[in-house]
Amino acid sequence: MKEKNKAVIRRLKTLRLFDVHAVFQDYLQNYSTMERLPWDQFDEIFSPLLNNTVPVFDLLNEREEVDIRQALIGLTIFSIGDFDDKLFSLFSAFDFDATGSIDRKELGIFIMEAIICLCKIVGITQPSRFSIQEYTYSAFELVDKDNNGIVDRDEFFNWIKDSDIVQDFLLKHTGIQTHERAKRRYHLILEDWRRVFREVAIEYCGTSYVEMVLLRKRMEQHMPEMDKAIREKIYQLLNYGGREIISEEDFEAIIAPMAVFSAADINNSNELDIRDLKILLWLFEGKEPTPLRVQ
Ligand SMILES: [Ca+2]
Ligand SMILES: [Ca+2]
Repeated sequence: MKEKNKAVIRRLKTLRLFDVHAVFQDYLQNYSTMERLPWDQFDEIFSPLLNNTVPVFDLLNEREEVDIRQALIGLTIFSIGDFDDKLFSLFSAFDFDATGSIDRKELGIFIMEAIICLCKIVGITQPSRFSIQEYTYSAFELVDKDNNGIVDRDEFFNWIKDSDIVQDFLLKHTGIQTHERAKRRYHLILEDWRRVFREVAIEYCGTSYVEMVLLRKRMEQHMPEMDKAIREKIYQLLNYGGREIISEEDFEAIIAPMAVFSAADINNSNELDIRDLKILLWLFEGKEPTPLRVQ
């Protein structure tokens, strides 16, 4: 990623969703007839939030104007705030006629501007507007689960949270993942480890055991992408006290917290930051932690 993209993302990640929302409300009151803003207007609206608006304007610039909807999506997605609140904010913003639901046209605009804006911010080649348009036609049927011709709030939320494409994109480029997503990753990682165990396990009196030597060999073959130092650490834990065989139960007791850690470590840095920590507590407790717990 280019430095200018990184710098903008870093800046956007310091904004609070609440403030982004306030600026957008101000826009709706005072400028809502303009969808595309030239530099001076953009600066007037966004300088209270960004101070220096030039880098963001430059990234989103198209023929010396910035589409307000793209700015709103970008600022909202990267801002600091609860993921559900972000979705709610976007849902309301794209419900242009305030019907409390999103129709085909509104969803089309949302998908179009979201894809273009995210490509601009992370600095990847944009698909053509035509190919996005084609995608939006097929997407509507997918999102409108009960087929009543409109997308309600639940349908919108579920679509974004369940969509692998959307979630993978967000995770890869923004480092944002939802609790649901982390949980799914956790189960996948755990299943992976269980498979390694089962492949070398033997049954004895209704319990599965593996020989440590075999387990180590299998881990090395099966998990070459895992950092060697980490694999060693896990092996040491499994091998604690020099045991030569390990039961499935003991294996799980060590591997489950490890899988929680891996699922929460969203950028695979092997270090947890504050946002990972929030996901980690979530996975352990099954509910969203209060802000106090992650400070
Ligand atoms: Ca609507
Ligand atoms: Ca519907």
